[in-house]
Amino acid sequence: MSIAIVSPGKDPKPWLEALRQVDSSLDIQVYPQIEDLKKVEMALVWQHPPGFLRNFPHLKLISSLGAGVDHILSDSEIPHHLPIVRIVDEKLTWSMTNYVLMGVLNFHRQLYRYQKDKDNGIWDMSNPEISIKVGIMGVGALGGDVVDKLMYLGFEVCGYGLNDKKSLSFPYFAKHQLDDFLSDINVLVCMLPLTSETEGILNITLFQKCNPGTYLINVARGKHLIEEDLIPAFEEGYLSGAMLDVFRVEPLPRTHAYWSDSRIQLTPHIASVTNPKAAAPQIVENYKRLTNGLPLQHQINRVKEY
Ligand code: OXD
Repeated sequence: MSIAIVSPGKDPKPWLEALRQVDSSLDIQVYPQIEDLKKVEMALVWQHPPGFLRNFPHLKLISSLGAGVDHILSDSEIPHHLPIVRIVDEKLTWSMTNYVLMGVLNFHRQLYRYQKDKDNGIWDMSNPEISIKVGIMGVGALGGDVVDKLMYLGFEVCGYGLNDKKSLSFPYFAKHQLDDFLSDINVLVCMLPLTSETEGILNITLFQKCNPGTYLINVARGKHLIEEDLIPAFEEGYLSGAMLDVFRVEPLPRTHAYWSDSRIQLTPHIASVTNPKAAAPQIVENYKRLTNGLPLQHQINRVKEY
């Protein structure tokens, strides 16, 4: 029985080392040098070639090498009965929360305005803070932590999600309450999983319903945003700026309009990068659970797609 790492989208070496450190007896094969396809029972994947996992006749479990699983579910050849697990890790959550806090605080304390003022030699002490209310779309493991930390810092926060949720410590709007959610906030943070329902959710129709000048932060997936709607949303005043970590095509093509738009801050999908050392123990734990027929950790719901 062996584990296969199939990660053309991530360097497999640190994963191999981290897994071996947790359990040196593991038999691990690394794509593209997988010699014994029949032995593979668990596949660790990141942007695997679609259809490739069909080569493992005895595959029993697929684990994402990150928090997202959209890269797995987009492969229509993955049999429906196969369980899929994802990484839920404190370090990943911590980094993601810090990134979102950076975006929220930079907007609230107007870092970009003061950077421009500095370049122009302007000393302007008027209106030093923008008053904000932050709306988090997606309040799972990652979004929930952002809500907690923002509340701890004293900000007004509310959440939005596709399901009804009860007994939360913060105001929460369910799917059908999107308009109320948007009218309540002026910082919109997208942390939703990418599913067939959420793809393209950040579009001009949604932006029109935002309070004028809302600031957008997208740390989820590029496909949540209809990219060509963003600059028109600035022009119309629906949004005042955006901080984006994810894009439809990555790396973002050099010719893309976002590179030169001063209302957009962008980073190269680094908001929260999975740390192999931190994630390896839970991968090995799931492998052991699989071997012993125990319930898996962080298994996703194939119907909900997250
Ligand atoms: C992830 C990511 O899903 O890095 O972990 O985007």
